[in-house]
Amino acid sequence: MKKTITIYELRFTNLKSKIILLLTAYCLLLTVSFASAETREFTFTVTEGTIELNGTKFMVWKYNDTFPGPEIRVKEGDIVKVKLRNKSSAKHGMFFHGLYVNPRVSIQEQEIFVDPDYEYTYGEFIAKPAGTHLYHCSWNMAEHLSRGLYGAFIVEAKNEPKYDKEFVYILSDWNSKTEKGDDHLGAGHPRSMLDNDITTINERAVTGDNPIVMEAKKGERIRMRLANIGHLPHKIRFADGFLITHEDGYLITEPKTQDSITIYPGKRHDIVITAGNPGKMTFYHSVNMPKSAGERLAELESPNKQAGEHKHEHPKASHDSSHDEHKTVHESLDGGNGKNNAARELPILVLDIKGGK
Ligand SMILES: [Cu+2]
Repeated sequence: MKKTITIYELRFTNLKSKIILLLTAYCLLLTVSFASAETREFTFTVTEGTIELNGTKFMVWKYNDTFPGPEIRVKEGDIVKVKLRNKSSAKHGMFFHGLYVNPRVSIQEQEIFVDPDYEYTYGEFIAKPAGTHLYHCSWNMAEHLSRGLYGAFIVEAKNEPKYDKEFVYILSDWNSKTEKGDDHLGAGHPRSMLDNDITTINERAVTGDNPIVMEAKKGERIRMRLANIGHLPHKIRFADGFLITHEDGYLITEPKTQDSITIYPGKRHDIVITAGNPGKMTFYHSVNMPKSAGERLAELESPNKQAGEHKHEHPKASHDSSHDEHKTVHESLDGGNGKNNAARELPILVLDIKGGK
């Protein structure tokens, strides 16, 4: 009579079968754990080019012939591998701003720079944390950021909330005088950066009459990922208010609604709006410079605060600084932080809401 061997017997009576079964189970487990982690490979080729912003031609470097560089978008946990090919006449590097990179290579490797006509593949790393991040050139950074070598690096969370629409905006600032040779300092010099006179949002210069139009339907929830790769603090104001959900990729535990936000250099903020009644709603932009040391000193020395100490010294100067301080404080109450702001608020984005969802 033919003997029937049960699974039970296979597993527990035959050592060879037991080992095979264990190995199979282990392989299955491995497959399940890595099934969702994809390896994502990106190649960026740097070339030289020009772009025109507000009538000024800027010499720039571009990743894959686009400005800003192409968006990297991966899922949390993916394995990311980036190759940098340098087809320009200057040296360049690659930095992943906001991401954890492999601690074995980490900063040292991000300090590997690629000479003209060479290429280098950076050590792979796991995409985390989730959030809105950036990548940019790491060689002679102030100048190379001022010449367009940056892009968005989005890591989508495993449990990413769903929105009807999403927009990614990178703000930056440029100095037209430097580019025209009207100052001797050169792009990326600290003094010329403070004097930057052109704001860009993605590839577009903000002129006040060319806001980016975001089309939406009433009731839609819209996520905007805002990043500042420039050198100046950029302020965005939207009278209807927005919910700030993330800062530098991290979830804000108690999100609150605000009608303006200042995004400092290198920072990222995710905001969410819900499209209300049909119509066009404008977002305004201004550069929100902090008070200068001189302005702060004038406040400290104002006769209202320290009259006793200063009444014998330069009464006329005290009077003048008192006047200036009053002006600054008055403007601050209007929503700015100094005299640079109020006059420079320009439309930057328009939300164009049509009928029902
Ligand atoms: Cu570079």
